Amino acid sequence: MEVDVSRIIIEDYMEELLNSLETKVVVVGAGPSGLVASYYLAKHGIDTVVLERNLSIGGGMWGGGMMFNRIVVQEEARPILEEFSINFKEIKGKRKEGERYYSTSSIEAISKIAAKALDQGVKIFNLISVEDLIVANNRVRGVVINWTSVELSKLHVDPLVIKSEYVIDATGHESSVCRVIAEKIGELRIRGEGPMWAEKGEKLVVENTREIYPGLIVTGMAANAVSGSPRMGPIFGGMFLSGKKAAEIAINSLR
Ligand code: 48F
Repeated sequence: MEVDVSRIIIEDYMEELLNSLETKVVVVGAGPSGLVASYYLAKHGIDTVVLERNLSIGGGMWGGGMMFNRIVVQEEARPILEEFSINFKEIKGKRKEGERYYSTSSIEAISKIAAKALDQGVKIFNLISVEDLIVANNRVRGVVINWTSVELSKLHVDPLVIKSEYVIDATGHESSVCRVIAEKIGELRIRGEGPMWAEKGEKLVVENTREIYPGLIVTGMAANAVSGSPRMGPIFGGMFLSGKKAAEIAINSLR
């Protein structure tokens, strides 16, 4: 029995990994922006692989604000809460007439987004880090991957690759995929995120979501970190809308 269990795990995992070696889109980072992007891509029939460095998916969302496991979403992103069937409380803003916020559980939000992404056929691999990019003829053509344990232990083990038509950098504050272009190609400057200014940061995170280098789209906090825009704390509407926009950029180009 023990050997059967081991064989099933190895064969099943290897089959999924082999089927993912060439895909349409690789999303790096399974935080809110990356998972939302992957959902909309797969919903449009685009083969999508998500690679997450950590053991758990969800990025910076689980902890809500300072470990109060709640997040806040503003009016513009209400349709995304509805798309993922996330329950929420409507709360009137105290500063502007007619302003509304939505409060929800960070655990419910990330669980439902991940579940719907998986239902659409997104392949999620945890414990894999993207350490480099394939770049040929001035275009990103895939990612260079290794086990996170290799990265952490600094063992000298050569990586493998996944080829794709688009890579989405959803790595949050680190913007670690864009850093490869900045440091190895030199055609990008990482300005680093600014201090907190929630209103501005939320607006800019959607504006900053773009194809930043041919074949590379940046989304979520990575988009603000690259552009020197403010951080925003535990308000997540911008992350959701940015993920949706990143998917739309790839969908429009791949169609
Ligand atoms: O940080 P993260 O949640 O990014 P996000 O989707 O959302 C940002 C918010 O959580 C919060 C905020 C809201 O106001 O500011 O910070 O932009 O998720 C990023 C994920 O990417 C993974 C990392 O472990 C995390 O789960 N990641 C980072 N670098 C790599 C990576 C890498 N090189 N390879 C694979 N995964």
